[in-house]
Amino acid sequence: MNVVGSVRSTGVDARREVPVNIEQVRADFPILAQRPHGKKLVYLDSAATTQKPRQVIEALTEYYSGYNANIHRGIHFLSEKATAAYEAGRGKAQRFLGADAAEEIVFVRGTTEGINLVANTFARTRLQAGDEVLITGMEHHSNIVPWQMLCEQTGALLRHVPLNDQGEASLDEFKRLLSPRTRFASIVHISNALGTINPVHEMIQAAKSASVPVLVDGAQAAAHVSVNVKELDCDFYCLSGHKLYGPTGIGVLYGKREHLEAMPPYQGGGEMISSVTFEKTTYNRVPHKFEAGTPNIAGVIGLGAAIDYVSELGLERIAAHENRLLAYALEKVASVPGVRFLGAPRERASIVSFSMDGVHPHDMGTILDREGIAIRAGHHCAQPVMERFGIPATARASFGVYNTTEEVDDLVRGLSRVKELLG
Ligand code: 7TS
Repeated sequence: MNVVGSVRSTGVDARREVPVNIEQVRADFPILAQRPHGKKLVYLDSAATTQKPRQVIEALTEYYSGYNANIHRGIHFLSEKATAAYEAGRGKAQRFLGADAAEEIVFVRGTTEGINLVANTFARTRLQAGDEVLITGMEHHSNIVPWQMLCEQTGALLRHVPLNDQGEASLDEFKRLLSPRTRFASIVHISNALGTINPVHEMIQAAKSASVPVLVDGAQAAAHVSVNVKELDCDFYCLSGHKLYGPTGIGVLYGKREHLEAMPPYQGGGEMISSVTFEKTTYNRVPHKFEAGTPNIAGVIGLGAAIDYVSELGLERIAAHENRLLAYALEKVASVPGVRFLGAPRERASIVSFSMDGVHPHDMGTILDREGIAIRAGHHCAQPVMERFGIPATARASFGVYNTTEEVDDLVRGLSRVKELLG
């Protein structure tokens, strides 16, 4: 089994990287000192949400205690300071994603809202009965359901690229399914259920040559691989702050400027207008046209601090660290009798999904929890993936920059205990 997929896909040779200073990194995350059930916390659920470094927590506290105010409207000192910090967050997101302009960054609640926004504005205006939307067989529900809803309303068809036994959606299958009726493609960068890294660059190129616009769901990618939306040439890219060491309730939708300008607004309200009369409303410039109402100001400031944190560590170094953990985990977890992995993608990020013969994943999760080990058990909001592999659920361990090989050993010891008790 190839276990070091994302080293290749990030173009980084782990051996040439100076390793992250793990002690220092761990000291940045106050929550890691928790002792659930009297045991040291082993947090292996970063794909659900990452823990937050004190730099992010302090940025939130500083905002609320030092310059809390609404933005873009007040002329007073606090409001000006809050507005500057909010817009600075937009600049950070722009540079993080390699976008041309800050106007191409729309703040949303998270990946889910970003996808819904694009489905209900950009895609809705392009779809007619018989048209097709193309996704892959490994999407999170948030990149399935909005398209299904839209297809129901427009008479369009939702098609998906089937997965092979490794848990990959092949480029050839993707090309085969791009038809003259395909009007939009929405593909996940890294699967949350399998860890598969999709060849998004090649998929986007294939879609471009068929004049099909593409959205990339980067929820799992943003904290693990460096993303450059210009190099990718995607039309839209979505991420969630809380999976990038930032706060919940904030995310980014990148959109090409010409699209954002042409798109109708998503929600109506304050801030998104230029002028309002009872007869007619004219809309604000992008990106404000898409940010109706008081936004998540603290969230943007916290996300900015998270981006600074990740950028200072360096995504390449983070990826190299996680790839070492992944390789170690795949080897060690495989040694537990009765464990089976879900998929074996050649390009893989730091997610390991597995089952154990005769043991329900929830029971596995409960026993591990008593040992202080936090994993995820369930369908991971990717039920079609479970269906593809003929199982209802898996256990999932996912890694962040703060995890260690000792924690993988803890997991393996915990799994051996599960096997003893239930297997
Ligand atoms: N897309 C992918 C690939 C995801 O993994 C998730 C969340 C989402 C979209 C939705 O992100 P949200 O921030 O808008 O909720 N994935 C998970 C998970 O794997 N466990 O909990 C949430």
